[in-house]
Amino acid sequence: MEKTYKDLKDADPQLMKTVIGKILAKHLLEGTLQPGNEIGIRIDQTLTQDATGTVAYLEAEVLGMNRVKTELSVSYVDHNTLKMDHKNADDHSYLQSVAAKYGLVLSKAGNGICHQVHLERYARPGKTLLGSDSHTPTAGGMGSMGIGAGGLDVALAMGGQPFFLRTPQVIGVKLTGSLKPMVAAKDVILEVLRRLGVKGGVGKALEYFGPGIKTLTVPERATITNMGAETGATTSVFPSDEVTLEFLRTVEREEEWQRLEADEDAEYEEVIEIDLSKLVPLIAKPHSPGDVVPISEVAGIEVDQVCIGSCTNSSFKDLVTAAYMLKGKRVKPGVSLTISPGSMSVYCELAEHGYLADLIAAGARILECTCGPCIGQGQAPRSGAVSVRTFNRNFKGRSGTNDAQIYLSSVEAAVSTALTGYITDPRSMGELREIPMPEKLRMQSALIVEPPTEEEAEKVELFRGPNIKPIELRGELPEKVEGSVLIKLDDNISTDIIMPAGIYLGLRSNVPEYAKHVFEPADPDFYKKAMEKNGGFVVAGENYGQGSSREHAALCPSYLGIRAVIAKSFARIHLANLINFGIIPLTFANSADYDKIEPDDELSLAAADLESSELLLKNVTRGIEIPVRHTLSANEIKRLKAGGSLAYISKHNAEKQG
Ligand code: MIC
Ligand code: SF4
Repeated sequence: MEKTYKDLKDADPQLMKTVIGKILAKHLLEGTLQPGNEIGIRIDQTLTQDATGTVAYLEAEVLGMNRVKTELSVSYVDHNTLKMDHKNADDHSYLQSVAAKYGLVLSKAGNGICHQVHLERYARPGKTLLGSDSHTPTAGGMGSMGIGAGGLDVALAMGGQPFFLRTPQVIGVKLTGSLKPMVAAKDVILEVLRRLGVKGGVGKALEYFGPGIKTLTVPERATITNMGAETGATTSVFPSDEVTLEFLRTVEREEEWQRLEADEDAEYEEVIEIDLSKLVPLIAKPHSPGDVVPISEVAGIEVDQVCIGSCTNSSFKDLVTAAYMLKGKRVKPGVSLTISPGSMSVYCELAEHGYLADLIAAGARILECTCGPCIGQGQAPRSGAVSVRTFNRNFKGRSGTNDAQIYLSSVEAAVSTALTGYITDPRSMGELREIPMPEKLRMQSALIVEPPTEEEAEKVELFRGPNIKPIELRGELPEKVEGSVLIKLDDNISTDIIMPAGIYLGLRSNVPEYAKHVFEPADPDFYKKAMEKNGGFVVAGENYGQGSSREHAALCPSYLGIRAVIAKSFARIHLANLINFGIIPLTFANSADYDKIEPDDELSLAAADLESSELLLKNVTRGIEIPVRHTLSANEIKRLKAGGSLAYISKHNAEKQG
C-alpha cells in the first residue's frame, strides 16, 4: 500500500482531481501542491542510460552511494553500443559492476531502448519514475508519471532523497473521435507540437482525457507521451483504464494494473481539444520538432534516407505496420531504409511471425535494438541529404551531418516515403488492412541481469577503465562574479549545440576531454576562448537548453569556468542541471535588454545580490546596469553559492561524518 506522506489540506483542489495531481499527492514529501510551488516527491523507480548513466553513478559515488533505496532502479545500455575502441566497452563494464554492487537491474546492450523496454517490463500505473533521459515521460502511456532529470537528481533519488520540482500547471488534452486510416498516434503529438511549439509546455504537464483515448493502445499513447518532452512539458500522462489492463495482459503483468482516472468534474488550467477524426498526416520540418505542417505541404521532396525506430516509434505495432506496408514491395533504389526495433522482445516477435523477413526482403536494413541514428550513432546522412525519420528530434547537426535536412513523421509516412523516394502522404498509398496483434508479447530476458544478493554484492569490485575520470567538485561562488561574454546565442539553443553527442558520445565519462567540445557547433573556438579567459558568461535567447537531459551541458561548461548564463528563458531540465553544477541561471527582466550585451563585454555581479530574485547585472564595458531575475529557491541559492548541488551535498555529508 502506498502511504500518503503529507497533509494535503492546502493543495490546489482542482489539481487534486487530475491524474497527475493524484500521483503527485500520493508521493508528496515536501511543499504544498499548488501550481508553481516547489515540491519534493518520493520516487518509486529510476532509470539511467549509458550516455548519462556513467556520470550519474560517478556522482552517486561522490555522494557515498549504497544499495539503491527505490522500489526499482534500472541501468540501461542503449545509446552507445558500437564499441569502436575500449572507451565504450569500459563504460559498459563500469555500469555492469555498479548495477551488481548497488542492486540495480541491468539491461545490456542489445536489449532495447530504455523507454520501450521500461514500458513493456516495468512501468506501472500510479508510480513515479525519474530517468536521466528527457523521454522518461514515455511511461505516461501506462499511467505512470515519468520525469526526465539530470543524473545527479537521479542519483539522489536512488539514495532515497526526494526529487524537487516546481508543481506543473496541468494542461488537459481532450481527444475525441478516432484516427482515420494512415493517420497515426505520431500525428497526435505532432499536432500538439504544432499548437504548443517547443517551449509551450515549459512549467506545465500534459494530461490526456476524453472519449478518444479509448481508441489508442498503450504503445500509441506512449508515442504521444514520449514526444511531449519536445514541448518542454515536465511530464505527460494518460489515465490507467481497460486499455492499460489489456496491454498489461499482453505482457503478462495484469496483476500490476490499477485504475487511475481523473474525477468526472476535474477541470484543467487550459484545455487543448483534438478531434482525432479530423487529423491529417503531419511532419516536422528541419530543424525543429515544433515546425509542424501537414505532410501535403512538403510532399514531393526527394529523399535519400528513411529511418524507422527510436523510443517514439519502435513498438511491435509500429514495426508490424512497416512490415505490412513493405511486404512484397521494394524500397526505392535511391533510398536507404533502416529499422531499429525498440526492444529484443519486439525483435523476437517480429522474427517469429515472419515480419522480419518481409522487412529484409523489401530492402530494409535492420539495426540493433538501440537509439542508433537518433543520437548520431551511425547512419549520418550524406552532405545535404534529406532524411525522413520516425524519431522525436531533428535539431541541426544531431544526425551527424550538419547540412542534412531531417524531417520527423509517423511510421506510415516514413514507409510510404521509402517506397516512392519522395515525401509522401501515406493516404495516397491506399488503406492498410487491419493489423492482427498477438495475444501475448513474450518478454525476452536473455540480456537482463538481475542484481546478486546483498552479501554477494559486497564482493563486487567496481570496474574503471582509463577513460573514466572522477567528477571534480567546483569551489564556492566568489563574492564578485566577473568575466567576459564568451558567446551570445539565439532562441531555442538545444543541448545538442551546447554539448554535442554523436561522435563524442565515447567521452561522456571523461569531463576534461568532453569539455573540449563545448559549443563546438556554434563556435569551434569556444574551448580555446574559455581557456584563455578562464571562464566567463553565456548570453542566450528563449528556451535555452531545450532537448536532452544530458547534464554534461552544464557539467562541462562549469568545468571550463562558466559562471552564469543570462537568457530570455530556460528549459526545465537544463535549468536544474545548471544549478546542480554551480552555474547561475538568470533571465532578463526586459527581453529587449538582450541587445545590450555583446560578445566580449565584461560583466560583473555580486553573489550577495542573489538573495533577492531581482538584481542588477553590470555591463562594465558599456557602463550600464541591466535588471535581471531568477526563480531560485532559498535552498537552490545555498547550493549555488557552495558551487552547485554536488559540491553542497558532499560538503554536508563530510561535515556530518565528522
Ligand atoms: C537525446 O535524445 O537527446 C538523449 C541522447 O537521449 C538525451 C540523453 C543524453 O544526452 O544522453 C536525452 O534525451 O535526455
Ligand atoms: Fe535514444 Fe533517441 Fe530516444 Fe534519446 S530520443 S532515448 S537518443 S531513441
